[in-house]
Amino acid sequence: MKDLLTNISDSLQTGDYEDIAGLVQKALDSGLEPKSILNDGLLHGMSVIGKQFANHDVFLPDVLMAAKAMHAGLDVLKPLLSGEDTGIIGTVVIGTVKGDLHDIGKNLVSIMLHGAGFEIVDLGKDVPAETFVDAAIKHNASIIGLSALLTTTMPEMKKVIAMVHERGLSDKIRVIVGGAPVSETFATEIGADGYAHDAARAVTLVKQLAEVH
Ligand code: B1M
Repeated sequence: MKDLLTNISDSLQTGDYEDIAGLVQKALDSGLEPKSILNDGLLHGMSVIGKQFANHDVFLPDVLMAAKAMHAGLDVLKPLLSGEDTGIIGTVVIGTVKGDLHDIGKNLVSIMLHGAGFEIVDLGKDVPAETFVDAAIKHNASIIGLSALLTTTMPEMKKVIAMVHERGLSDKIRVIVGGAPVSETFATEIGADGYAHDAARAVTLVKQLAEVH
């Protein structure tokens, strides 16, 4: 018999968004850790789909269904991943850059940062550079978090950083970047204040930059 995590991964791959919440709940009830359900179930399935998509074994509608299933599964895990609200220790403006509609990773980063006690202003996806900067000013945020999943939208990150500098805000606002095609080297090249490979490391980075320990 297949185990629950394999069932969750398989359901994500087949875009079974109606059943996946029940499977995730069943896994929680059986005592599995939320992080294991996320990493070994949902994210495992998404990584398989990503490779199949790259090889043209599945197509865009399949990926859309998988994303829908991912959101349904994440909805169940969200309160458990974000944990107890420890009180607001800083504000982070976050979003996926202009031209880019991938928001699953950005949502995970938001959930984890919220759980670590940060107020999150989530601007969503396809966000123009000036919207990030305007929101950071409006909400008195010390960090802007940028996500990009396409090599073609990575240059948008540089635009946000340039705008922060142009408006003389670089000593008040730190810009961090992340997303599958983004690297430490790229972050340094564009003058970002930090890069995080995943959501957990984004929390450590934001805490360092916001000087919260
Ligand atoms: Co698209 N897509 N997609 N896609 N998609 C990729 C990214 C791709 C790599 C697939 C492939 O070819 N193998 C490829 C990009 C190739 C490239 O640029 N070189 C691609 C493509 C080509 C496209 C389209 C152009 C396809 C088309 O139309 N022909 C199109 C573009 C649309 C657009 O954005 N304008 C497109 C569309 C879509 C869907 C809408 C169908 C869907 C997105 C749905 C959604 O997000 N709501 C989708 C999906 C799901 C994927 C894959 C399969 C999975 C992405 C994902 O959610 N991963 C992806 C393949 C892949 O990445 N392997 C692919 C899970 C997520 C948790 O990981 O987002 O990496 P990730 O986030 C991680 C870290 O990166 C990091 O932490 C997260 C959690 O640990 N992180 C940060 C992310 N943001 C961060 C910010 C930080 C710090 C860390 O600080 C602020």
